[in-house]
Amino acid sequence: MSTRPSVQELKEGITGGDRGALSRAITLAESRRHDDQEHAQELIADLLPETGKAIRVGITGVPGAGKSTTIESLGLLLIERGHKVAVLTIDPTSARTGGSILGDKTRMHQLSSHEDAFIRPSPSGGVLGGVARKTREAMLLCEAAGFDVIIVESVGVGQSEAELAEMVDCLMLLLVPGAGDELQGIKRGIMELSDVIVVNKADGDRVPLAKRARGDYRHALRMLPPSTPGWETPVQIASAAEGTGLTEIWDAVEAHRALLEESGQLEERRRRQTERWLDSMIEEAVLDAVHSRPGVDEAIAGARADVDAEKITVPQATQRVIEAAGLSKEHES
Ligand SMILES: Nc1nc2c(ncn2[C@@H]2O[C@H](COP(=O)(O)OP(=O)(O)OP(=O)(O)O)[C@@H](O)[C@H]2O)c(=O)[nH]1
Ligand SMILES: [Mg+2]
Repeated sequence: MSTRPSVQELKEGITGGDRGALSRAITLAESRRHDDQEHAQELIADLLPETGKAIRVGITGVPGAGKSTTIESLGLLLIERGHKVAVLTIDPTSARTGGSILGDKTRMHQLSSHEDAFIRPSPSGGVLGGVARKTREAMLLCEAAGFDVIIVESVGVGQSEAELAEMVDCLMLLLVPGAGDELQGIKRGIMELSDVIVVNKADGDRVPLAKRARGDYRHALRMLPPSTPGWETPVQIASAAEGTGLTEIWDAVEAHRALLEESGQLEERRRRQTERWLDSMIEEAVLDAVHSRPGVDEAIAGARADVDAEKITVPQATQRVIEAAGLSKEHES
């Protein structure tokens, strides 16, 4: 192993556009080691003034909807227009199984070999919330490295869309036209969060199906509150494979961005996101600290057993755990 570069060296490397330094910094931020974390946090704090300037886009959709293919095509288009594009993936399935990282790299083949693009799969292992936190840190590091478009890909499975919406400026939902009831599998909550909706795979004999789906989704949206005040979520058809509809997708992202900026909502949205990030980290840290106190986990197991046996109530059991943790309120009447 080579010796670890100093915070200063990493900082200079990142702001100088050295991708190796950016990669190493993200690895440091992903590390569970205490000293690595200290270094990573010092580095990110140093770099904070260089962050926040990118346009942050999240792409979600069911497995196989074409997220990676869309990012590949869109990314190349954006690079052609002079942007620098970083792609981060949150993959809750890989968090569970050690999953599809290789797959993603190969699916974004052209983009991953481009000098103006940077692709980073999510670390395997850990819970969704943890993976999402690392993604936020990676996003800040990419911004400091001069990437002005950050695209975060996340498979849509339940909680993950909300998590994704919490870290981007614009959430794009990718759908595929299928037979049967278009709206069946897709939850209203996700549509409500989406700033841009794309019906992908509108090619070959699927074009009429895609157009019908577009109509259905437009109709369904009319009954939902807007994702962003003053914004009407557009529904578009595209084919990531054939490269059609991509210009329109990006036009929509830029129009949404313009609205956020003009109305002051961008700042507000990001501030709210950061506050929630802080809140959730505090909760997590407090919980960790409590669990690490001697006797607490045993008290929880005991409380659970007694609740199961119907010896005590749930509030009583909770109180017992709080006392075991030494956290009972002293001045309660
Ligand atoms: N016909 C057609 N096929 C597409 C299109 N976009 C993606 N595909 C195909 O759909 C499959 C899945 O595409 P991906 O881009 O990997 O989908 P994904 O949403 O990233 O998938 P996961 O990351 O596994 O959730 C691949 O075989 C693609 O070639 C499209 O616009 N048209
Ligand atoms: Mg993918």
